[in-house]
Amino acid sequence: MSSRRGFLQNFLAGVGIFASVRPLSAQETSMAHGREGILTKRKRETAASEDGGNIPVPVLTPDVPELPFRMDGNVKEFHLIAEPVKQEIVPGRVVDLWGYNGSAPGPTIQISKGDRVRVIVDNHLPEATSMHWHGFEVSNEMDGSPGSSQDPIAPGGRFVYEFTLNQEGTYFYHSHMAMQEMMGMIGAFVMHPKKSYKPRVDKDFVIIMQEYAILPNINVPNSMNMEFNWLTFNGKSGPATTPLILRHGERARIRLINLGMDHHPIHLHGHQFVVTGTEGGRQPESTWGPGNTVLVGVAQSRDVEFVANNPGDWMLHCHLPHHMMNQMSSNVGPISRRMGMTMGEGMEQGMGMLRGGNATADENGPSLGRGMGVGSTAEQAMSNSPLSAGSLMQQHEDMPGMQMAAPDVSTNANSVPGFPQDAFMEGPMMAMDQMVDKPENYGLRPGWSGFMAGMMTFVRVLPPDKYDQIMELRQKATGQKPMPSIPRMEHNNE
Ligand SMILES: [Cu+2]
Repeated sequence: MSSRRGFLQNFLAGVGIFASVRPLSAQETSMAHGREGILTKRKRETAASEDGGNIPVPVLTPDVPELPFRMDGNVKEFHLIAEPVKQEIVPGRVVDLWGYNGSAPGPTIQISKGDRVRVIVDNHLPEATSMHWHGFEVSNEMDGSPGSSQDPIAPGGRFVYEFTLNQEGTYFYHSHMAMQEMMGMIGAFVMHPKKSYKPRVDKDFVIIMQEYAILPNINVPNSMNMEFNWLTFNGKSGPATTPLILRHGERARIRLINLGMDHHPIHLHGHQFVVTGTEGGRQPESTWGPGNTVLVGVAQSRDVEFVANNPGDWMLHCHLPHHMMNQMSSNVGPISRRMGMTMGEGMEQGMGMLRGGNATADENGPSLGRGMGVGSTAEQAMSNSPLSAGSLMQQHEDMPGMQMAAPDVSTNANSVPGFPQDAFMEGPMMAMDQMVDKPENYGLRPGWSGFMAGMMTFVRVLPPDKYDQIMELRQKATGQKPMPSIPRMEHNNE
């Protein structure tokens, strides 16, 4: 950091700005120039504030890039490209989604109250789209409602949105074509207050919840389905999600955003939190009551805040049991396990995918889009292949890094009605610690990943030495600056 320029480059890399730039490299230079002006102004403001505590900390969106901007006069200009993306939701499971700038969910946008904002939206999809600004108090022609406030953006087309934002809170942008929403097309849009709230938080995270119905051996979600087998936080399913790292004693905010077909009760272990905001903005302190589970309905956002006063690795997860699993598909069992028997309905029919006929035909009507086959297909006898208990843990030959072991079950397990339940859905058999190895996972108990699936991640409340260790590992691994624990430094959100 011998020069101001060097510092700026390092800083922007540190918050993932350059790392996130994909199609916008031509903008980098101008963006950096624009940012430099802001940073200079920021530095003055920071210096003027004795404790540096007036500036809100920027949000971190684990596993999702941040959208850079450039200044055009007094306008913050962002550039979003709607396009098909390849998203690896867990190691080895790359799926075809639709998102923005190479990511689903799309990159996070951060602005400050009072900002004049321009967002250029290019449509690189094979069909028309529209961009809705969810909860924004903007003029009707900027609302992004296809048909009523504007023409849909044609394939290859562009629409330029521009507005002044006088709101604060956790907002988001999304395609207003319903089926496109179920392909991944949403992103966070955080509007910071000019001065940080009291009490001020040390860390501020964004988590977007999404869900997909993706059959085995197919990479494209069925956007019409009503049940889902892949549940994600920020485009990743556990154990591929990146833990939220906190130093013991820090105050944290987590901004939860939900766009899908289900409502998600999000539960934090080991702490009580208060709900400090909704999709409508900050809630008055008089409404804050303690809790540890918050229901985030479809199209809602909820901000929760807590003091990380309990050291440990704490689960943060949706509490719907089926949302704590990966790759669920109820027909996999019968097909793979019923030797020599009639298979009945296939998975495609079960998940509502048409091979012939039409949606209301006799053979499709009862099950189309209704689920994965349970209750809508012909009654089937279920049986499971025998299990043997007690063999040693071993490395799987075909999947290096995958830990395999016989399930920990009793010797008479097969005679117990209802068995197996968790044995095949979680546990040592599903562990893949090495495959999801990253600095943020350092020091977790061996085998932890076997019990983490779907909408799950960790809030890791670490003593100072362990916290510093992970930050150092992170710096080594990525060449990035560690996350500031007390961000006196400049950042890009004002
Ligand atoms: Cu859920």
